[in-house]
Amino acid sequence: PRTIHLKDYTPFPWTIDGVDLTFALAPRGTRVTSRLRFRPNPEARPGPFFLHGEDLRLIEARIDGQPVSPRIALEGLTCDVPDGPFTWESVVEIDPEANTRLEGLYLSNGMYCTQCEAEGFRRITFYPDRPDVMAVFTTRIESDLPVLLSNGNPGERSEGVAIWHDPWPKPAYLFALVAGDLLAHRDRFTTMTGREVDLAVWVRPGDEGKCAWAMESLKASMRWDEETYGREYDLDVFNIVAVDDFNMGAMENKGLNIFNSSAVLASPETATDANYERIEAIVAHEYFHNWTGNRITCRDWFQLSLKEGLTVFRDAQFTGDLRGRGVKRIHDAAALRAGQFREDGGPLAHPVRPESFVEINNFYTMTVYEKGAEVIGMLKRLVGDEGYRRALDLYFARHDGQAATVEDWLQVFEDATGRDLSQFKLWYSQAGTPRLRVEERWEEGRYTLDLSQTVPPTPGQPTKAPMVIPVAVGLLNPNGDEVVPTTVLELTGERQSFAFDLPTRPIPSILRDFSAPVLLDRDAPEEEAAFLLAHDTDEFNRWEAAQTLARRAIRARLDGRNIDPAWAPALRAVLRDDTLSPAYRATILARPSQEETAQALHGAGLTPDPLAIFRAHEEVAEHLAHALADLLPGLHDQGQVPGPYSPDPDSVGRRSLGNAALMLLSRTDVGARARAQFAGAADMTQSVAALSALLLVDAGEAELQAFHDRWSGDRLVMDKWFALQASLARPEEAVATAERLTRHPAFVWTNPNRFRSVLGAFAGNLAGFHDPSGAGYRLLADWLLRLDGANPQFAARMSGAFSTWRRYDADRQALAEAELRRIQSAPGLSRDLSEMVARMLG
Ligand code: BAL
Ligand code: ZN
Repeated sequence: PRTIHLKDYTPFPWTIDGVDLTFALAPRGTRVTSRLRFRPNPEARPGPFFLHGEDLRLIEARIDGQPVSPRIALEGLTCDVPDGPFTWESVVEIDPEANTRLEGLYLSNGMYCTQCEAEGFRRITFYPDRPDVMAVFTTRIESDLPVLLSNGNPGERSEGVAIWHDPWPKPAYLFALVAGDLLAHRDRFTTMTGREVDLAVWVRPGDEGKCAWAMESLKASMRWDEETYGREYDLDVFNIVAVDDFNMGAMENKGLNIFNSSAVLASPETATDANYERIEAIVAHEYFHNWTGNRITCRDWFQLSLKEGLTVFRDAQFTGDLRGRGVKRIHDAAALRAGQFREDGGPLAHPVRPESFVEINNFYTMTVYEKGAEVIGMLKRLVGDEGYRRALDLYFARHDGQAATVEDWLQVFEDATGRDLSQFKLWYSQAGTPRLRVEERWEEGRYTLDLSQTVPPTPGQPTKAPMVIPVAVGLLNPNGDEVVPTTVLELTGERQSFAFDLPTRPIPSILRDFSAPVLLDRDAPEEEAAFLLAHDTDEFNRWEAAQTLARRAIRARLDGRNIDPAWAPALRAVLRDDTLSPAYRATILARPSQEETAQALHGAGLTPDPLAIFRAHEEVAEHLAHALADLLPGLHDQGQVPGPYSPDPDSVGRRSLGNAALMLLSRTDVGARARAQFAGAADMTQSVAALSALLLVDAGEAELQAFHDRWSGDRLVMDKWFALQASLARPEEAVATAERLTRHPAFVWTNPNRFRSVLGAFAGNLAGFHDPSGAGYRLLADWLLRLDGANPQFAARMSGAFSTWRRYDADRQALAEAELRRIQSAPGLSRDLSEMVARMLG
């Protein structure tokens, strides 16, 4: 397969003055007629007329009304065309029912829907399917189905026909069409300039009672973007549609967002607090794309982070504003470490702006999304809040209606703030997690921090230049008073020193608010973490101190040593501090993931043993459960929020603290509280937490059955039932559990949510997946091969579970490598999965 390089970018030789599409919908033979008005692009060199197209049956083609015979190639067609402007018309037939890839136009439970990002539009009609070709679309849908939707504003509607017109030029990846027997949950929004927008969330009959939260989230997002970024919505309607079969979380199609039903539908009985928060964040994310992604899009797919990093950053700000910045930062940093650091430290490492790809779908990654958002957070910290706002205003003013690049993005910051960002730009081109080494010196009256950095080699990048690393630091005196408030030290060289004149030697709080996505390397005095846990004013670093103590406890058990008896008392003081929010105290009770422990051992040059890691984490939990036994029931009681369910931040925070306590309590009360909570649970948060607490201690068979029987008719709830078992199965039973679940009649493997709920959850069960027999690897490989035949994009996504294979012992490596090679040699393997496997074997 062909590798595509950033350096080869050239503009498309034509622009498009208008696109008219007609869809005559039929499950096995949908006819798509397209009429495209081309004119030579004055900013491009002339070139051949090539239109992308895959799995299309061309019925006829005309230029300026005259039939033509294009040459059909593997990925599209070419044709001789006139020198000046001309109109291209084509009629193609496609088969939505046979489309199991869930790219292009497909059917999900009798409903037509589309997914065009990144390159799905070429499966709908012949088109220059690249994001820098932007055009105004008019779409006519012919079908007897009652609801017919597309982008933009609604036009004429008559029996069996709907017309939609989108006045905003857009790339084809933002095209969308939906047709089905759907119901709307409606509302309205008045924009900052007084325009009325009709809002609707469209769902299948039966789900109409689960739309209210998505609608509330949409209105909150629209208001927030006006207040925070001055961005107003720009169409008369905004539609959201929920679809059961969807590869991603959701898609920001102009005016017609299509969502995985798991990212829309919520009721107190069926959705957890985490589901509510995720829905709020994804609705916001897709809505925010209207400006960062749609009005200003990407010139090419290498620039993906231009829209994704920025939009993740914006949705994180939104969640922080609504639900508390400290806790949001903690959750994001933990997820980054578990997922993105793992990616950055292995064979799949790539820069935030990759320089080549075989299949772009393989680059919708945590690096492009989450590290991309971190890069923007650093930029904001470096230029300040006001500089950031000026730069963003300039970005929207200068690039509205354009397909932009990372260079354009950095230029607005340079122009708005006068800052030279040439070195900062390395964050977009150098892969790998930088390691920040911190040493300290004290000479009478002068405290010095010596900072140094190394950026590890990554595939294709053996050596790296030093990056700009903003290191937020605060200093405390031995009484716990802050003597130097948070200051940002800018590390730009390989090593640099920063001195502070102080009367007494301070205790440093380094990398506050997780000011850069780096690994902190420091030989801190033993007592420092407990001191910071007691005194730090920075919410993130106070949590980090608790993590440091937990890591030490885990490490002690791995090394066969006793856990420091001072650990639990140090936590106890914070857990009892009622001035701290319950949500925050819940994070203090959390321990690093087993994945993080494996990563840390590997980073220290050791070979992680997944089973030993599992046991050490268990022992640490047991230790806490006993050491905090008197405190935990009270914390659990605080989680019982009276009154009807509400996902407001206070209630969610209380339940998270209560349930964090419950996870430990079940280890000492043989599940008594968890059973009682399960029996009395009025909402899904309490129910799932109770069931998890039972499964953690290998109990809960009866509850699992009751849960199954009650919810067998609800897909999203059944996903939880599958996922809980696959992720919480004990190591020795995990493979058998996952295998058993794949034989369950409700295991519809073609549904991405269901596949993920079993095999994705299993792959996240560290000791289970890495079973020493290799049976876990074999199970996943078997299913990847099967899935690849139907849905290559999703198979490739799920294959990432294998990426850490070189971390482990020689036996496991041999077993994992054999499975990767088996996949690699399978006949007819997709471009998506073969690229991933080749990189992982790399
Ligand atoms: N653009 C793909 C889905 C998302 O990031 O919003
Ligand atoms: Zn996005």
